[in-house]
Amino acid sequence: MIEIIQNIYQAIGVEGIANSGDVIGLVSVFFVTLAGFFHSSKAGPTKTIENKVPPSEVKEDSAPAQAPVKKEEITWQQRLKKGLSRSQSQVWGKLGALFSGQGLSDDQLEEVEELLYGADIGPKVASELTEALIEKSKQPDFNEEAFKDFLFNFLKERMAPAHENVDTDLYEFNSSTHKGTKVIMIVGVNGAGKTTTIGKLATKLTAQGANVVVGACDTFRAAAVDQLQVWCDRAGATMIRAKEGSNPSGVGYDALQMALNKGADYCLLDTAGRLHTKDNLMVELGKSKEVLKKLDANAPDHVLLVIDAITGQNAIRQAEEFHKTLGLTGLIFTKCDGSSKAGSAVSIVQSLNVPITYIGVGESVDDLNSFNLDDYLAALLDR
Ligand SMILES: Nc1nc2c(ncn2[C@@H]2O[C@H](COP(=O)(O)OP(=O)(O)OP(=O)(O)O)[C@@H](O)[C@H]2O)c(=O)[nH]1
Ligand SMILES: [Mg+2]
Repeated sequence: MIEIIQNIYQAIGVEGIANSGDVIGLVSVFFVTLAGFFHSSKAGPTKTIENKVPPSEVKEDSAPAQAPVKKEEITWQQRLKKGLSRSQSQVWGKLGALFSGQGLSDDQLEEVEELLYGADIGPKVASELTEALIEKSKQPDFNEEAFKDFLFNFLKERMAPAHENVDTDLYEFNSSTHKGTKVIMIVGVNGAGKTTTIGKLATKLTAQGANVVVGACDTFRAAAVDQLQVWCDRAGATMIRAKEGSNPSGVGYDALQMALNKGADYCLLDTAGRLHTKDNLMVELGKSKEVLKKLDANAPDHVLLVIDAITGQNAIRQAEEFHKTLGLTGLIFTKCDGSSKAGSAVSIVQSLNVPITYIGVGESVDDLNSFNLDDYLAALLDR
């Protein structure tokens, strides 16, 4: 025992505890260290850890002896604002601070242009906005608050038309109005957040009483399927999976078949990440979509593209290519809590006329929510 502990301490670089005569001290230091480790694990961001523990491993008797500390309730608006705070301070806040009601100097004008072109909003919107701001800045009362109002309306005007008729069934399950099996295919480039988003979505929908079937169509990586299985087990959703390397279209087909047999309310299909520039992989995705029609002529009801908000300008190209192949019905912006400038959302929504259906601002279930344009713009502009 002593030898094992000595080896552990030596391995982690703690010297001077090699005297086996100090048995009690050594053992107690070891257990205090061990206890400290577990304590700090608990005190850390529990939401991330919770996500990774399968329900079967969560033991009833592992609850702490003390009375549970009530978690501070954070509203979605606060979460959103916190998530978008970097975009706010790095771009939109800096821009607003330039307007003091005194007009713009040449240097300031250059700064406006630089900030806008760096904000990932795309050249067309950036130049429209620059022109409008030059005009506005000539007004003596165009200060920071007036700037926020102006920008709110400018962005809203461009994004609102796509958001007029968003399918509320996507995030609100109402058993009395819900009809049939809603088939939702989730696509995107590698690592955008597809699997995590499906896990969160399945959790939210089952929590509202919906019966959910998930198809693990990313058959390239067994680890990805296991990751999804953990989410589905915890959510109480049925998952259809196949051996690594199986035909992804077949998994989608089987998942939909199962969903239809069960009379499930939702069938969510996870797909393997792929670059929008890889033609063969895009064609394969198109086939996975088409094969669903053999079971339900209207399937899929939705094809949602997951976009990592940190991607920047390249997100516009991604969206165009996925839209061309699949006919997107919605977008999901994830990782808006990163150093995203959040500008690409404006261009994509406007140019493709496709709404943002969900927004993710972190890794926990509570960090994903349906997209509300007013709330989003208010958080982005700190208005
Ligand atoms: N900070 C943050 N991280 C996120 C968010 N959404 C997903 N992630 C993280 O992004 C990483 C990749 O997520 P996945 O869900 O595996 O991405 P994917 O698109 O399925 O990846 P592939 O299947 O490999 O293409 C994981 O570590 C997630 O926890 C978000 O909104 N914010
Ligand atoms: Mg995945």
